[in-house]
Amino acid sequence: MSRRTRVSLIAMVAALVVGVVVVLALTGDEDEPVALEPDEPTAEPDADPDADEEEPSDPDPDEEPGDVDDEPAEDAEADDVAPHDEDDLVVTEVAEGFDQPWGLALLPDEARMLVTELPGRLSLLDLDEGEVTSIDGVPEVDAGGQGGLLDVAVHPDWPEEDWVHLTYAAGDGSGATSTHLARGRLDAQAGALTDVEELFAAEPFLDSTQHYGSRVVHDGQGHVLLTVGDRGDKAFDDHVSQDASNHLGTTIRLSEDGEVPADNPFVDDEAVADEIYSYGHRNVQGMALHPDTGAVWQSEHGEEDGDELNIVEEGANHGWPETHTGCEYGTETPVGVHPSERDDVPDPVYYWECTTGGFPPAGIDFVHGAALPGWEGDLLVGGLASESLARFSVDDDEVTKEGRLLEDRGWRIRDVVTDADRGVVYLAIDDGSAPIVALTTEE
Ligand SMILES: [Ca+2]
Ligand SMILES: [Ca+2]
Repeated sequence: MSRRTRVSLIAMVAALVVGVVVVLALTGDEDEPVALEPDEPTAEPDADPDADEEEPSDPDPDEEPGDVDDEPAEDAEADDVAPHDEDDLVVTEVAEGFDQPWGLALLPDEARMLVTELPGRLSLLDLDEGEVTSIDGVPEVDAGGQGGLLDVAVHPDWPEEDWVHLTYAAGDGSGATSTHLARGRLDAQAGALTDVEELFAAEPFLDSTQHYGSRVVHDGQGHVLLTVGDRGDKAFDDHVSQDASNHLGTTIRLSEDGEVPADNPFVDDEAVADEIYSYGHRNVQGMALHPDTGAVWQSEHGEEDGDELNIVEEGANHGWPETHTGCEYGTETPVGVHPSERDDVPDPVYYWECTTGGFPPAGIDFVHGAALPGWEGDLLVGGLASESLARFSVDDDEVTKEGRLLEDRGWRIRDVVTDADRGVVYLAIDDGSAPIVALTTEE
């Protein structure tokens, strides 16, 4: 082969490669794990190929052999007394054009909602008019990978108490980042947060853009709970989530102003950080208090499958990664032992075990108040790669999977919030130009 022929061949191969990359880029759906997709949180070249948000849809979503709570068919039919089904749902887009909306928080008794977007914008959405007003004064965030502006919580006594809490990823200047909590006073008229103060930064900061958590909720008793992920730690034999002297892989409990409550479970335990409420978590992106019992419910991303719904127990080790129902990525090798084998680890109320395809879950909320009559008390769980909304009926601390809603719309669902007064369930769709969606049962 002459030198010129070799050069021509090399040029042809290079052109082909470029062509394929261009075609992939042009056809690459944000929801597919296409490499080099700049908007995809885990597509960073240095990121561990963590698939928990990237898995392709469950090829057979209604047939999950690992569903531990599947009832016998006759029981399921007996339970199916809801006066309506998905066909009766009215699905509308309240507003559109959001860039990876992550957290939703209603202003009580008002037709308004705060919306976070991962790149760092906070906005106020008029739910009747669909008008969107950007809010100034948001803390600087480190937007990259799964990090950015994350969740938002409005004080339950709004508008008498005008504090808004935000969680977000931010750096320390060296490239390392961590999950943060801040609060500011919302001046809706001026479109600004004032008196903004950082309340908490999870230690340690790490050179990772994965697994920040991070939901924040008020407990109605003057405290906030927030979740901090494990930052993608793969050292399963010596894991940050099992070392409770740090904040990674935990639920954190603080007073509204960021102080450590004197009745936190580990304030008298020198080996455990005082801010911790529970530990042994992997990456919790859904948290809601049960509207009747006040119990803290969470959704948690597993490794390969192993996704969970949990009722969080104060002071508990929830097991990750010593207990898990998922596997190491790309294998059928379990991570840890089954939670039922450890008496000191609370069992998940539901899980998608290894080989089931999983259901990487994000925001959750209960149906209550005037929303979706017939499904009152049910738990709705936003699905990412599954692109659906899972519905569970709830009986005390047990759940029954009732099915998946909104399939075939291609919506990765990042957050779910019930407007009990106005009778609506709102969803944040995870996409680069995404809508906020309203679910009702009436036009
Ligand atoms: Ca302590
Ligand atoms: Ca157990």
